[in-house]
Amino acid sequence: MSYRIGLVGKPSVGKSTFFNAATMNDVPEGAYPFTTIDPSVGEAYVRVDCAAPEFDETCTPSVGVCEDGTRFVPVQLVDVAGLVPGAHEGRGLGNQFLSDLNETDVLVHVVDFSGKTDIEGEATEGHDPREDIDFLEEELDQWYLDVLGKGIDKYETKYHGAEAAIEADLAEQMSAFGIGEDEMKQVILAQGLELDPETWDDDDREELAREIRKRTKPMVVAANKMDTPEAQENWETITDDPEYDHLSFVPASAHAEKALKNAAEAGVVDYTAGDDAFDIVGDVSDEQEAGLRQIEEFVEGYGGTGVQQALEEAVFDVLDCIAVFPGSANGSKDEKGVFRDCFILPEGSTTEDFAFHIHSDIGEGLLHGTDCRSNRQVSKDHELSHRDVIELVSTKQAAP
Ligand SMILES: Nc1nc2c(ncn2[C@@H]2O[C@H](COP(=O)(O)OP(=O)(O)OP(=O)(O)O)[C@@H](O)[C@H]2O)c(=O)[nH]1
Ligand SMILES: [Mg+2]
Repeated sequence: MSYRIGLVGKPSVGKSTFFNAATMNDVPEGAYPFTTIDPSVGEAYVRVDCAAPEFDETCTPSVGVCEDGTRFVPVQLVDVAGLVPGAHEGRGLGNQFLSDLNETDVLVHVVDFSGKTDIEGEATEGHDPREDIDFLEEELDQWYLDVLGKGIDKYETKYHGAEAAIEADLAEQMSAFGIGEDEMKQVILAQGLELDPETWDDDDREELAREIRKRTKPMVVAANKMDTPEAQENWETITDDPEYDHLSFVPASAHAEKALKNAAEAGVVDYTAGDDAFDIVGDVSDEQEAGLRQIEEFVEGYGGTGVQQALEEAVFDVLDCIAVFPGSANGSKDEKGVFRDCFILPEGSTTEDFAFHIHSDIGEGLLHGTDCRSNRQVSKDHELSHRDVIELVSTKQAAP
C-alpha cells in the first residue's frame, strides 16, 4: 500500500490544478466554487536519489520511473471537494468530503495566497490567507470533536458506573482516522487526562480532539498562486508571523507545474518534475516564450514550482518516512534485475518491519538483514535509515 496524501482547502484555491499537475490527470478545474464534487485519486510521485549508481548498476523500476539518477516513487494523491466554514455541520458539500479524507495519511492544505478568493471561494481582492489556514484547522478539529463525542456517549451508555477502558471505545469510534487503542491511551495520558471521560470538561475534549487530529492528519501548507505579486507579498508576511511557526509552508504554483509538464509533453521544454530550471528546446512563438520566461523567473526564484516539494515535505519531513531499497549484498543480479523496488516506510521502521512490509512469509522466516553498502549484518530490530539498501536473509521466500 502506498502512502495517501489528501489535498484539502476551501473552494477555488487550486486543488484540482495541483492534482492534475502532479498526476497528469485531467479532472475539471474552474474559477468558481465546488468545481470538484466527487473525489479523485491519482498516482503522484516523491523523489528519492536512486541507490543504483553507487553500485555501478542501472535500475529497472517495477513501479514509477528513474530519470538521471532520481527515482520517482508512487504515492496516492486524493483531490476532494472544497471545504467551507461549517462543513462539519453540513454546510457546502458538508460531511461527505470529510469522510473522503479518512484514508489519508497526511494532508497538503492548498491555500490561495493571492488573496483573490474569499473564504467561500468567490472572487474578491485582499483576502487574508491566514483566515483560511485557521478555519481549516478549526473545521477538522470540530469534525474530530464530533466523532470523539459520539465515542464518549457510547462508552457512557454502555458502561455506566462499570469499570471499562475508555481508550478501546474511543479507538473503535475513531478507527477510520487510523488510531489504535495504545496510541489513544498514550494521547489521553499525554494530555494530562485521566482515563475517565467523566472527569473531562469541554476544553479537555477540544484539546484531545485537536491532538488526535494533529497526529492522524499532519499537514503541509502549499502556498499556491505564488506566481502572482499579491501572493508573494502575503508569503513574506505570513511566513514571518510567529503564530504560524507550527506549520511548514511550501511556495507553489500549480499553474506553473502544469504548464511546464504540458510543454515538456509537447517537446517544447526539457523539464523534469521538481527541477528548479528548464530549457526551451522546441520552436515557440514569442508569446509562448514570454510565458515560459515568466515561469522560469518564478521557478528559479523559489527553487521549483513547489508541487513536488510539497508532496515530499509531507512524506519525508512531516511524516518523517524513509525510502528503503531491497538489495543484494554479493551484487549478483536475479533474472528480474536490480534495484527494481524502492519502498516508503514509516519513521522508525526496523529490518523486520521492512521484511513484513514486503511479504509476511519473508518476515516470518527472517534471520537478519545485510546492509549492502557496508556488507555488514544488521539485526532484525535494527532501525533503518533513509536510502538504506538492505538484503533480507530469510528461511522463507515470498509465496507467489
Ligand atoms: N494564478 C494562479 N491561478 C491558479 C493556480 N492554480 C489554480 N489556479 C486557478 O484557480 C482556479 C481554481 O482552480 P481549481 O483547481 O479548480 O480549484 P479547486 O481548489 O479544485 O476548487 P473546487 O474544486 O471548487 O474546490 C482556476 O481558475 C485555476 O486556473 C496557480 O498556481 N496560479
Ligand atoms: Mg477542485
